[in-house]
Amino acid sequence: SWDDVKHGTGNGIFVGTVTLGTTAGTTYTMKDSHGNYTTDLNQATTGNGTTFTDADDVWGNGSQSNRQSAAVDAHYGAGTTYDYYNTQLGRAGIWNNGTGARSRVHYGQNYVNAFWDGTQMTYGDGAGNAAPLVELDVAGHEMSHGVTENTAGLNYSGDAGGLNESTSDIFGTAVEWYANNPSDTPDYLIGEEINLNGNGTPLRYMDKPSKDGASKDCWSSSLGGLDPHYSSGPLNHWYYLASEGSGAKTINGVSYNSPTCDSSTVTGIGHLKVEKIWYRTLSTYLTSSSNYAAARTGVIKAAKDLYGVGSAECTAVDNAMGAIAAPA
Ligand code: ASN
Ligand code: ZN
Ligand code: CA
Repeated sequence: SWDDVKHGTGNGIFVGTVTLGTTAGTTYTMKDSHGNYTTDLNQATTGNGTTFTDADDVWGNGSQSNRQSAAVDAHYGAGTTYDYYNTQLGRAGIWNNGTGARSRVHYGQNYVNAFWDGTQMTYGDGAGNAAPLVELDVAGHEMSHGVTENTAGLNYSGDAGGLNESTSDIFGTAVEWYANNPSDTPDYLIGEEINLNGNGTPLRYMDKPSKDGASKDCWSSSLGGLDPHYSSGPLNHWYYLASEGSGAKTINGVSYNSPTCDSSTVTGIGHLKVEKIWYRTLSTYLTSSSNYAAARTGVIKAAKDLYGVGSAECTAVDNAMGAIAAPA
C-alpha cells in the first residue's frame, strides 16, 4: 500500500528486517505515502525533532546503538497501524482524512514510556533492562489513543478511562495480528518484547488481566476508581474471550487460560470480527462519558448492524460481556 513511494529496507530492534514507506529526494526521507513521518528528538523533550534521512534507503541495523533502529520500529508501527485501520476497518488514519502523523523517537533521557499528546506519537529509549518503547503493539496503542480522541472521545477517568485504555490495547494487539511479523509474533500480551519489568514478563495480559498484579478481570462498581491502565482489564478480557473463547489454549507458543467471572463458557469468533464490532461501537455508539454498561449495549447494537440479529457474532460478544460481569 506504499506503492507510490520508494520501498526502503529497515532493520528494527523488534521487527527485524521490514519494508518501510520512505520518500526519495536528494536523499531518502522516513516519510510514507500517507504522510506518516518519523523524527529524532535526540534526547530533547520539546520540538518536532529532525526527520530521519538516509543516503541508501537501508535504515538501522537492529542495534539500539544505531539511532535509526528505534525509528525503524516506530515508523513501521505507524505505517502498519495506518494500513490496519484503512484496510480492515475502513478508517483513513487517526483523523479519517487520509493524513498520517508524526512519530518522535529518542525522547528525553532514560524515559520509560510512550505517549500520544493529541497531535503525535512520542517514544522514550527506556532505561536499564527496558528497551526503547517502540514495539509494534505500543505504537498501535498510542496511535489508537488518537483514534479514540477523534471518535467516542472517551474520558480518561472512571469506567470511560478503562474503556479508553483498553481500546488502545485492543487495537495495538490487532495491529500485531495484522502485521504477523515473524520477529514479533502476534499474541494477547502487551509490551512483551520491551522487558519493562526486568524479568521478561509483559506489561499486560489480555486473557487474564489480573496476572499483572493490578488489573481487574471483572467489572465491579468500584472499577472506575482505578488507574485506566487497570480498569482496562475487563474490556481487554472481553476482547480475548470474544476472540478465542474461555479456558486454556496455546497460540503461537504462548499459553493462555482465560477464566470467566460468571462460570460460563464462551465460544470465540476470531479477533478480527471482535475488532470490527468494537470499532463500530467506539465510532458509532459511545460518547465521552460511556461506561461498561454502555459498552455492552453498544457491542450488541454494533454486532447486529454488522452480522445480523441472532448472529453467532452477536451472541459471542454479549456472552463475553456477561463473562466479564459487565452490567446488562
Ligand atoms: N503509555 C501510556 C499510555 O498510552 C502513557 C500514559 O499513561 N498516558 O497509556
Ligand atoms: Zn494508553
Ligand atoms: Ca503483544
